[in-house]
Amino acid sequence: MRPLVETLRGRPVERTPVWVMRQAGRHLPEYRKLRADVSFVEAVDDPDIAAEITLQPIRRYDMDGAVIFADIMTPLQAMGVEVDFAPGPKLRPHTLAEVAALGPLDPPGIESVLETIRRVRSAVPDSCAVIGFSGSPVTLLAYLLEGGGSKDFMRMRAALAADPGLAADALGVLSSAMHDYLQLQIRAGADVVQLFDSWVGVLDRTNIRNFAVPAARSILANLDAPTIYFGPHAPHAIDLFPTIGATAYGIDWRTGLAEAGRRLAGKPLQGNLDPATLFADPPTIRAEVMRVLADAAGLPGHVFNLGHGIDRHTDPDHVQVMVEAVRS
Ligand code: 1CP
Repeated sequence: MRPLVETLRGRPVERTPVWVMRQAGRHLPEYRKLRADVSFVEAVDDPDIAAEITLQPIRRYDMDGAVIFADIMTPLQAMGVEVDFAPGPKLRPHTLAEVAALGPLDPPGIESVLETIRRVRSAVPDSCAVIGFSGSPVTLLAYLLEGGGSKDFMRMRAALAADPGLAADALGVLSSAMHDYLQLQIRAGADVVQLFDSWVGVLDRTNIRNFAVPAARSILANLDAPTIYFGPHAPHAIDLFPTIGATAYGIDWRTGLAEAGRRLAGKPLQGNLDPATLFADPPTIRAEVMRVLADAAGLPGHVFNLGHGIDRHTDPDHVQVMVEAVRS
């Protein structure tokens, strides 16, 4: 019995399952030590190292989910895109036409991720769910056109406006590759997959309806495992998300879970403690955990998580306080 999977399926569980977005990574001293002599790409490409990093937060916190150590940009390398990390993704800015002409996912290019999943599945306790993931087409397109991070992803927004037909083609290429990628992760042992639509919120409601929702829907259709759609910073479009057809929805810290629940009628939700709360003292952390749990009380299912990735400067002892508060 995996509480995370049971909750997503809307079945009753004894206690709320908990994991943290970005739990495998820079907030952990054991991660920083391991990464001292290997690059991010080398770590992802080596299933021994990637599995070890994935397992670090499971050993430390006994999380209910183990999110595989890789990046949303990792599978693009198997489509012929060169990506470096410094530490965020750095690549040559692509044109919309170049993205629309990208080849399908070349399976050998993602074999190391699949092998990491197999190793993690056999190493974690039976109750722990293995969480695979991909980036959403809109979010991947944002990085591809910009060549890296940005606060507003102006090029992606400009491209959708300038050539909606070609933009739809480019998103279609990414959707079909990410659908295949998620299905391969599920076959390798992922119990759950999450779609990170981290930058959907930079789009207006019409573009979310016309581009982001159909792209996400086509990725998640016909996958053989429960799915979580995480589209943060998009309170102007939460009510459009049910048509994506995910099993559950991740909610960022800005929208209360009860409120989100009303707008996503009948779906289990994941979230949504503000990552900044983990910088407070333990009594405050416990009180805020209780507030999130109370807010989630009427939902058909609740997976406890942060409302966004954990900040790298977070004290691991404070994460422990949070996990214990969820379980107490
Ligand atoms: O727990 C884990 O760390 C799981 C593995 C994981 C995941 C799920 C990593 C490792 N990255 C991601 C997802 C990811 N990557 C997202 C979606 C989540 C979110 O919204 O935060 C995004 C937007 C990225 C892109 C990315 N990769 C960034 C943000 C850049 C920006 O400015 O927009 C960064 C910094 C990376 C590199 C990266 N990925 C992962 C780690 C641990 C790191 C840091 C690299 C290092 O440690 O040197």
